[in-house]
Amino acid sequence: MRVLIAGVDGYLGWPLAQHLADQGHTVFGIDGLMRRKWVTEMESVSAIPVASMSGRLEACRTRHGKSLGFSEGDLRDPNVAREAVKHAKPDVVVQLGECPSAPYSMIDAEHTVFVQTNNIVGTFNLMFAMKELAPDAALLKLGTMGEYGTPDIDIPEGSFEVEFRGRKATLPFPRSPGSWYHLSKAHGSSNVRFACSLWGLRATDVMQGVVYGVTTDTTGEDPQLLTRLDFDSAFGTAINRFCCQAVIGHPLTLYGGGNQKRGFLPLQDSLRCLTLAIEQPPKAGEYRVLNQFAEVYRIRELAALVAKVATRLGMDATVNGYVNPRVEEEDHYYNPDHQRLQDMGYVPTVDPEAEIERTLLELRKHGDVIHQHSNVLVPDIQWRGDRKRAYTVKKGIDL
Ligand code: USQ
Repeated sequence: MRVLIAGVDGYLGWPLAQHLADQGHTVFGIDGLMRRKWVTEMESVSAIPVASMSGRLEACRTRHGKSLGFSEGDLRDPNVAREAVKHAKPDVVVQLGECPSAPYSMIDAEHTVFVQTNNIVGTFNLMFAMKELAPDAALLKLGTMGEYGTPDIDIPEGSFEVEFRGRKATLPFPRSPGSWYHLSKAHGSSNVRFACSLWGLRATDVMQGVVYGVTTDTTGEDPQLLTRLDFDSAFGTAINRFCCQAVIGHPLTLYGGGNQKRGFLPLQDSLRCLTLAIEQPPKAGEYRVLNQFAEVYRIRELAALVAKVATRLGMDATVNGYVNPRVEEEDHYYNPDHQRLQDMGYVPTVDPEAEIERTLLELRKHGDVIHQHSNVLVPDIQWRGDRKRAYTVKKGIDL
């Protein structure tokens, strides 16, 4: 298949491009290289050094024996989206080119407006380019489990049957996002769903959980092929941050009581799921929602697991409780469905310990990089404003 990946320079995009190339697909990528700038703005870097785009492309050519088409551009410009679709002639367009950070979207008005504009406009431009130039192609858009929030009932995959005043209907499940970023994803989902009914667009909307880890089947030993791994409090996700903290002996930063539940999946599972969704596209006009995660955990369970594995590896891992910088439920019901991808062939990783160990071992090689930027480990973006560092409420929590 011919696959166009928007956001090919990112945490998921770069390993996905290689995974697909390895499976024999022809891959084109587009990226504005913005993730690099956002993380610099957070005064941080990727813990795993990231090669320049030209270095990455060269390493990819050597490893896979064929070139990956790439163009640099900002999808907020409709001509950039049109040129990319025109050149790639895709069977599938994968939209990973949105700003993925909830905290970044909560900094101030400027960042909120940027995240929502960037995410909504970029996807619009891709959809309109597809309508004009590749109307039979399928769109695979990355959404988030966070669109649903944490309602006090089970979460279906996208829609559910409702009975109200004696009548029944199948309706989109209510979205209750917990950040301006998650709201941008919910808006995007509504837009994609509408385009399916309006133009007959075929689309998959992936409600993905929190991804962690560095391992993939396809990168081999070449450091230029490894994906990035962020640890700042805006672009680093929970387990990845905990692993970086453990590597340098910084206390793991547990926000609030740590009973928040989320769906998690290792990077390798994410690549497998996205590949299944690419290779099994929806029908014309179909809007398909897939909840994508391996298992649900409490954040404190994962902090305990990282601490356990890190201690086994001789690291000094303690856990501190911080005043939660976010406004989120801390003790809540959480039971989302995630059957559809398994029906399509996904076998979830249900034991995260091995991936956490691989991540810690890889990160240990880059401890000095994390050390030099350790000031970004304590969160300073408060959901209600006032950018100030969260303070510790409990040191050395026994999990
Ligand atoms: N948390 C901590 N300590 C930390 C970082 C986070 O306790 O150092 C807690 C947070 O309070 C939250 C949970 O861990 O309760 C998850 O936070 P996160 O930063 O790992 O994830 P989140 O902000 O929700 O966003 C990430 C990705 C986003 C994706 C989302 C999937 O950045 O792109 O959409 O995970 S989900 O969470 O299912 O919505």
